[in-house]
Amino acid sequence: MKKLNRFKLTTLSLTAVMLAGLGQSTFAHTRLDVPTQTEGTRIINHMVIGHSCNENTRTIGTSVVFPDGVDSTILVDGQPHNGQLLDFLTNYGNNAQLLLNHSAFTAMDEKIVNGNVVGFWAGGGSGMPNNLNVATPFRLTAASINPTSCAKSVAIKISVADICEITGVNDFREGTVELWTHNDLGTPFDRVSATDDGPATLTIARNLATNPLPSACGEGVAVVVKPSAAQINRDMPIRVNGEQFWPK
Ligand SMILES: [Cu+2]
Repeated sequence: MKKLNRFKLTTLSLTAVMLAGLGQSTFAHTRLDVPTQTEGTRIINHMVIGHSCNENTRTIGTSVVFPDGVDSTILVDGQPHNGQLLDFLTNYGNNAQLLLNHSAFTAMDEKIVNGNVVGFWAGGGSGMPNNLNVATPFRLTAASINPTSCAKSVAIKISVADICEITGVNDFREGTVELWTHNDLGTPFDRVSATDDGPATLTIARNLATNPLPSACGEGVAVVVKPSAAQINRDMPIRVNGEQFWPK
C-alpha cells in the first residue's frame, strides 16, 4: 500500500512536469540548437524539432535543405545582390555532415548534389510525440567571410519540413506537415504565413579580430542567403535510390 502511494505521487509530479513542458514547446519552432557560429568554426550542431504537427500527431520524418549557393538569392541589407555568394563567403557549399543517430528515426541520409551536401532527411520508426523534442545532430562548418567584403554577418536560411503523415503536396495542411520554409518562393512547400518567419537561420558572424572590416565599409552590411524555388522543388522531396518517398 505504501509503495502504491509513492508510485502515485511520482506519477502526479511527472504529469505536472510534462504539462509545464507542453506549454513551452507549443511555441518552439524547428530551429538550430546553436543559431550563430563564428566564421571558420566547426561544431556539432543540431536541428531541434520543438513540437509535432499538432497535439494528436507524431512527427515521423524531417527534411532539411540548405541554400546551395549556386542559384540562391542574396540580399545585402535587404537589397538584392547581383554578384555571387563568393563575394561574401569563400568556402560555402559543402558545410554539413550528417551524424548517424537512431534516437528518434530509423533511417536517414544526406542529400548530395554535385558532390555537395545540400540537406538531409530522417524518418521511420514510431516518431516523435508532440510533447517531446528531437535533436538531429550534424557537424556544421561556418564558412569564412571574404576579407575584402563588407559583410559583418551572413544569415543562411535553412528550410525544413517536419512530416506527420506521408501525403502528396495537395494534402499539406495542419496536422500532416509543419513547413519551416519561406512563404514567398511560389513552391508547393511554401509556408502559409503573413511574414517570412519559417526557415531556421544559421547566422555566420564575422571574426572582427582576425578578419577586420575594410575601412571603407563603415559599420558593415548584413547578408542573407535564401534558396531558389527551383532548388526547393528539387531538394525538399525525400528520395532513396531514386525512388521518392515524400511527398507522394
Ligand atoms: Cu512552433
